[in-house]
Amino acid sequence: MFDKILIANRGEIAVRVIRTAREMSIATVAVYSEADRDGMHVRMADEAYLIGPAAPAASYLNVDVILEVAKRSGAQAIHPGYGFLAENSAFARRVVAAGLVWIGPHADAIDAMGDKLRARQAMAKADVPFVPGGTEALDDVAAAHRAAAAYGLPLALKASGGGGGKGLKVAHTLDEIESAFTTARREAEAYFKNGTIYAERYLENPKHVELQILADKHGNVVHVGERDCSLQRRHQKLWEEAPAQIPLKVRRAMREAGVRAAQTIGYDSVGTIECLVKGDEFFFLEMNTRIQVEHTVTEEISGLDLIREQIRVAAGEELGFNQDDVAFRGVAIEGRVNAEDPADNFRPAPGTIAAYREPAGLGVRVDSAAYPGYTISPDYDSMIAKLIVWAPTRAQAVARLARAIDEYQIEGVPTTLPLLRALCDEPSVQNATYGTATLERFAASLCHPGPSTDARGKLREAESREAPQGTAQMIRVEVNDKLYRVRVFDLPQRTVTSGAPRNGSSRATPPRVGGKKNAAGASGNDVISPMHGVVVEMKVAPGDALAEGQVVAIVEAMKMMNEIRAHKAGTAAAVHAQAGDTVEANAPLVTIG
Ligand code: MV4
Repeated sequence: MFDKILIANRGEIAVRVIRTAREMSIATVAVYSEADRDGMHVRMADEAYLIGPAAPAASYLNVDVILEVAKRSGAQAIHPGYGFLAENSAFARRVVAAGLVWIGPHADAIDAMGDKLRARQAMAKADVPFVPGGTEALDDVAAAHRAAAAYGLPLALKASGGGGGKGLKVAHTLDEIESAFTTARREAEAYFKNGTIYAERYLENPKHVELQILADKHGNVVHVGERDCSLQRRHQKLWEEAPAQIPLKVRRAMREAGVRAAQTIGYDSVGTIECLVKGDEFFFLEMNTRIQVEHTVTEEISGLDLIREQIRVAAGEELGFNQDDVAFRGVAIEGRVNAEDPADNFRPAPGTIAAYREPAGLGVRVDSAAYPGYTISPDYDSMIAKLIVWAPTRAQAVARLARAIDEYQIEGVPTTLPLLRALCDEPSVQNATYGTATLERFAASLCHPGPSTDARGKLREAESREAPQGTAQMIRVEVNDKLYRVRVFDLPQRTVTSGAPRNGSSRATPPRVGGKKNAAGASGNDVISPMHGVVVEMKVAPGDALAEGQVVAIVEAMKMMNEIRAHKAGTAAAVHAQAGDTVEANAPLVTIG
């Protein structure tokens, strides 16, 4: 086994790999960009190296620098995570040429599946059903019309170099074929520098189901079950679950065909066979030759650590177990928590997380690299965390996800948590009949003004349960020995806003009210006590230099400790109180000179 590996990635997946490596007694080398100096993966790895500016092309895609760091650090293998270089066969070859081990499939397998037309040809050879359509490139609009005649409408026009929905255009009528073909080609050339287009029948609202494959370098291939990834929006998955709720005979046939497909191309790592399922039929779509974001739900129902298996097979070890040894238990659901603004059509909303508290308890797992004060950079994707739940039954899993979402506190950036919470109450989600069109429709009904829909009501309800954002905060009030939780917006000046975190809200930064750092009353040069109370501590002496926001005194009122802060920078010209003094509301504590 390796002694040391380099992780050519960032964020949650880098953290995920570090965790498993540590359990395997493998030392880890992190790489980071200038935007990620405070990254969790940098803190957690045994060593870390700066590889360049924030822009991915200058850092996480910078092959030369990453290989240089691998050499310098003495790493024996490179784990690419997902995204960035994970499906870059040229990089995989360079890793191997440098005498290192690529923790992924052999480069020819990446190429075989990266070209979607080649993949369809390989599946045809392996007798794996694929979506009715061509296995040859379309030369021109006339060829696209012939495809429509052969396979029917609606017709999907796809980029052979694409995948994940990029470069996918749909023609619903014959009139739309010309423009769909030319746009698909133009996009394919722009995105993939490869204008090759093919056609297949477009299936409306199927389920998007994928099969997890695990293979070693000795010809052993097993599957680790299916995941339903139909709940996507703009080809970004939001909710993934395992197992997929599909007919037993579809499941059996898909598993058999998926293993056969992997064997056909001599696959030798973790990988995913993506399929569309419609009624009693399934169709191969594409294969992803990497570990995927949603691998976690498969881990939860199988008990396998897929990163561990991926590293073991890369090191040349045999799987060491058979298909019959892979058993499934219960149901797992992953919700992706992204910094996105539902009020702005779910656009990524990078920013700094002010307060952050993860849910926990039975059956709850959070894979994340976030922490209070963490800044989501606009240079990378906006995922904050993956919230994963496991339960013995699906109904319990949905209820557990709802519970965990309600427990999750993220302040400072809008997130997909309210949307995930609304999905937990959606009937087609509760009975697992949803398809690939469900989320687009659901989200559209949330975003577009118009008659109030059930979905919008649900989102509002979910949002109101959310931890308050912006200037709102939750305070607790006891009246007649009964506790009330009150949401307070825009606290006026002179109101207590700081003190012991009794309401459980952990803040990374001093609370801001109306944009001012000092919530306590301030008048001119005097820092005043905002309330009647007892001075517990004076933290400044005459002549001390004061920074804006610095705590000058602690005043106790009604058993609450209140930090009184300087409202501006300066020098403590006079100190008017000492520990033990009782002060009235508005009494000056310190004069800033
Ligand atoms: C399709 C399809 C229906 N018919 N192809 C999207 C991601 C990429 N891997 C392939 N995708 C699809 N290909 C045919 N012939 C449906 C999808 C699809 C999808 C389409 C629109 C909106 C959401 C979707 C979610 C998953 C899959």
